[in-house]
Amino acid sequence: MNGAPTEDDVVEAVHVVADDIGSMEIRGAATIADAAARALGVQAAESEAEDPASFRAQLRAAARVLHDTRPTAVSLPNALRYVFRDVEGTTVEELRSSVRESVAEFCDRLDTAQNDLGRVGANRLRDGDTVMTHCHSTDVLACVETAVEQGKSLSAYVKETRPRNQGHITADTLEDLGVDVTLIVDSAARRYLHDVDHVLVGADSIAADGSVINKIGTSGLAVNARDRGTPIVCAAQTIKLHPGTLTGHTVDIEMRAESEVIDPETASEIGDPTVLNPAFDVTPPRYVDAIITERGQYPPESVVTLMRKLFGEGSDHPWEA
Ligand code: RI2
Repeated sequence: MNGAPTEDDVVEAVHVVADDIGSMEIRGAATIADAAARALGVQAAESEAEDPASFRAQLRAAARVLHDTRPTAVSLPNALRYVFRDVEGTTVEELRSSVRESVAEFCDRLDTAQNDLGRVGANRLRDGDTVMTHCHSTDVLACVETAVEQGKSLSAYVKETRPRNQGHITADTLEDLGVDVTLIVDSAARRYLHDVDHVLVGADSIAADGSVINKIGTSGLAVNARDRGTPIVCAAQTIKLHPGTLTGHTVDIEMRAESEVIDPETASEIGDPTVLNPAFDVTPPRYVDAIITERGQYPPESVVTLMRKLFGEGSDHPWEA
């Protein structure tokens, strides 16, 4: 190949996965990470590069396509970083098999991490407890699933989570697990917090100061939970730790389409107001009781020690090299 890789050097399957992440067909921080890593694997398997330098350049181009889909969940760049870290070889075939191994290892570790996290989170839940959930988090569900497997009987208030109603997925999954589910509109959360033993939320990113970046509405829920004296914990694998925040970067909050909030016809009937649709918000550490990871439970303010251990002093962007 001569020159820089073009769009054509990125295999079709990578574009499909990127489109699905952008449209939220593939969504949830851990699921996005898994899909992005696997897409790099497909890029490697299907690359027609004839020399190692072209192969690497195409892999970087594919990573950029995946990286530029959604800005907030750090699990996506962390997944890409993981795959790039171990890519070694002096021939295209060696590089190809090294990417394959790296992707397999990453996806395996993701599964193991979620199971380990589930066991830590389940320790907090007692037989007969009621939880409240926000959005749909596979890390949160892992905690509930493990508790149910341990024989604990649980009830849940599930917030529908406007505008995309991911609470419906949570309700469905919890019902399948045998949890007694009550679906509520987001604004009813405070009304029911006095019946709740634990608020459980996931995360798209955790900042170095322990702030939790999660689905819009998490911060209001956390403030209400603190006011009511209801413990609120965040279930987040360490892949959600945002290494860029160690060096002062902030986490980009994704703004999504107005059409997720209101259809154009209804908007026009009410005078076409400006519509804002932030997908995430930031909950300061003082409103969060604990962060549950596969490496144990951390007070939010001390998560920085874990972040330094796992990521060093900051983050690199190997796909830009
Ligand atoms: P898991 C989701 O974001 C939610 O904010 C959820 O709490 C978070 O990802 C973590 O999900 P979105 O993709 O990794 O629905 O725990 O915007 O599955």
